[in-house]
Amino acid sequence: MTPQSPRSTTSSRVNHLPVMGLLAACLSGAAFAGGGAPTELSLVPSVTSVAAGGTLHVYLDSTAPAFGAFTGLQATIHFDASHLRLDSVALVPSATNAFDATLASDVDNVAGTLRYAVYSLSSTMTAGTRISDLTFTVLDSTQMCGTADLVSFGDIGPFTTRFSTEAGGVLVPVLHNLPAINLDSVKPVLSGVSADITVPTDAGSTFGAYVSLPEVTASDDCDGARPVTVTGLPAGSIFPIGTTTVTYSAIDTSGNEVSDSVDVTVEAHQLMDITITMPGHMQNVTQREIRLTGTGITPIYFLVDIDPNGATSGSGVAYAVEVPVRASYSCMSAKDPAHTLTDTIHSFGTSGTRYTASFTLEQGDSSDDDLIDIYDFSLWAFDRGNTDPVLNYSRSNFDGNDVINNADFTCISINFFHIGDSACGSLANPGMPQSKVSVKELRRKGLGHLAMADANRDGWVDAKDIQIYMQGGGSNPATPAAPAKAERPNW
Ligand SMILES: [Ca+2]
Ligand SMILES: [Ca+2]
Ligand SMILES: [Ca+2]
Ligand SMILES: [Ca+2]
Repeated sequence: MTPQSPRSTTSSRVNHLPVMGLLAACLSGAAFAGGGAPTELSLVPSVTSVAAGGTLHVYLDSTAPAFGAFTGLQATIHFDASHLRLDSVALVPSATNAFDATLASDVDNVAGTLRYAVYSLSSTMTAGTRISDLTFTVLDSTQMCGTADLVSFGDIGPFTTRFSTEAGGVLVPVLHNLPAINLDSVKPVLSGVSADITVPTDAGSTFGAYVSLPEVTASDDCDGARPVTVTGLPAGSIFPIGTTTVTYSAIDTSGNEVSDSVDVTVEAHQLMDITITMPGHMQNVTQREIRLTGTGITPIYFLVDIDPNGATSGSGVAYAVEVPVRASYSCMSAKDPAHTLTDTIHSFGTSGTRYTASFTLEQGDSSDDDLIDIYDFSLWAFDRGNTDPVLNYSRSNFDGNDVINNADFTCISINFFHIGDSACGSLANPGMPQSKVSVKELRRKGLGHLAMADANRDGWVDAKDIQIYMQGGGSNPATPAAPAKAERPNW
């Protein structure tokens, strides 16, 4: 074969291929009949997965000549033009690649064909080599997993694939099409990513909270299971106070990447489950507002339902009361300001990630001075007869029913002169309870309306007035003026 002038640029005209035409006319149907291993010509992909818009190199690789030496090659190649566009075809220079001139390179990106012919200007091909690089762009609409033969050998009209030999003959190689590859533009899918999480700080920790996030997995349409990269997850899953973002990402072999994230917020408070016990017989379940105090703590108010339990003391638990973050608690005080003395405790427990505390609140202090004395009696006398049923938690209504009557006074009388605990960190006590108070003093303190507790009108509220009330006497001008229902004859 005598090469003509080399053509290194793409041509679309068949008449640019005189040598190929010659080969086709003279040598069509020739068969290899030599000894030794056959020569193999393969289409080899640069990568096994590529995304839309990406570049796919397909190399034309040959094993050594089965006999003699080769002086030229013509190749007829088909490709899937609906998924691939052939942008360029170029010889790959190397010490073993004797082919250094392109006779024709005829690309048809509509039909998906390449007619290609190369030859040697100065030497012959005697060893296996990478001959050419076919550079494709993967088209956007592409999505194919594990698809073979996207680029393949096949006759184009009269043209076929074969080598020309130094001896003037031809050799038809064993042909290998492009093996299965992925044209993959779809991201993997993450599974198990949690919604954002908000938790309190764990009891006993000033750092944050342990949060167990579910395992996240990734699956890809072409590649199956993929590893998941996790960032932002703190050591031991102990999240600090504040918001931490944990990010999950996975990438398929085509480079399609997916990511998602979870915000874990640890709030700057801890939780405490607080049991409140109130000695004395309660009539109904009654809701009480409790004031919680401690050193350096702004008073915390919470509600708790006190259940009479059918016994001599009512109790209830307030769950998840928010308290400031402390490594531990050693002192807290609780009080129902409208009904009880203060109880200060120094022993706390934990339940799971919460603190636990238990207070016993003695009833009878409706004046919120941590003394059960004549002032509380005066308030009770003023409140006596109030029957507003929605006020079963109201001041002076100690037994939780819907009337303030003599039964409530028993809480004052049996606890008379009792003093509440000092607040945490305070050496001062609440003072001394008073057994009597003058009407003049009440008026001086702006409590003139309590003068009605002076049943015998002697200018003092004292034990004599208490006795009169206990015997069923006493004025009852409280507003509303008259009880809507009769008092129970409790005593
Ligand atoms: Ca994919
Ligand atoms: Ca009091
Ligand atoms: Ca009552
Ligand atoms: Ca009196």
